[in-house]
Amino acid sequence: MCNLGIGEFHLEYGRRLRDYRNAKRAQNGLQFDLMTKMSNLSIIIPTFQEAANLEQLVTRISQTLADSNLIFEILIVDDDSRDGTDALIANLAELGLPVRLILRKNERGLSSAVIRGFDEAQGSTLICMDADLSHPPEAIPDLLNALDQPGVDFVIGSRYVGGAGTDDEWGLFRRANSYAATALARPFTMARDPLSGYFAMRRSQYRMCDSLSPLGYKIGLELIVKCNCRNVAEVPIHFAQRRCGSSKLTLKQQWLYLRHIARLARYKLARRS
Ligand SMILES: Nc1nc2c(ncn2[C@@H]2O[C@H](COP(=O)(O)OP(=O)(O)OP(=O)(O)O)[C@@H](O)[C@H]2O)c(=O)[nH]1
Ligand SMILES: [Mg+2]
Repeated sequence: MCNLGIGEFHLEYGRRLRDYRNAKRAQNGLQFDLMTKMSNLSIIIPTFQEAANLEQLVTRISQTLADSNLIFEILIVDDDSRDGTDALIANLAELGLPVRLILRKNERGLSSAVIRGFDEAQGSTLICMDADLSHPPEAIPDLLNALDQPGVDFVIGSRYVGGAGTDDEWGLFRRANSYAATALARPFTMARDPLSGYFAMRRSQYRMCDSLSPLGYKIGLELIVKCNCRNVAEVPIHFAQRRCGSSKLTLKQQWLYLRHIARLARYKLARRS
């Protein structure tokens, strides 16, 4: 299951996508090429040593969006994993899947990787999600629909609203840890799951953010605060347990989260005074 190659099914999918693109090109001439440069949607995925998950992830996103009229791009922001991620993404792109690798050689960190992806994104809507298949790609249409509602400026794929869930394998410690971290975010937003890591916002809103100082894992919370997102909607997701690769959520990240919360509190106070 945690294979690194390009599976048969995905080869077939790539072939079909390529045929479709060729047919469109023949139909519309240059227009299609121009359209591909104007994505409606950019999906940004920070990665560190996630090669075993990427083929399935990119394919499931592409399948989910295949029947929509959206022109989308998938940006993988990888911190020089050296696990075959670069070759895999090159193969998937060669097959016609709309995926691009942004390789960072001298930087590490989930949040700064997300920001790099947001800065390079072409889409008018931005989605951020994890690579380990915890965030179901099939929920992307729900996120987009919620963002389309009047007044909504940020949407979370949420583990803690009605209809959502997490795999049973989440032990008591992990649940308690997650609830405690979420409680610390409460002074900044009433959202039930601001730390989910699966979220959507408009690029125009992102452009209005105050300067970001990414630290640790929780960039979504910082974006809510510093991009002045007043109306945060949540759509339920089922958060799956990672099956392949290993978690990068260490004690150090938890410590960085506490520092991040302190920084955000200082930012809020400074704006009030
Ligand atoms: N570019 C980049 N991505 C990272 C880094 N650390 C983690 N990521 C990615 O960020 C996402 C979330 O990391 P995870 O290790 O799954 O952390 P988590 O979801 O909080 O923890 P688990 O539920 O235990 O998996 C994954 O796609 C990781 O590959 C990093 O230093 N750089
Ligand atoms: Mg994870």
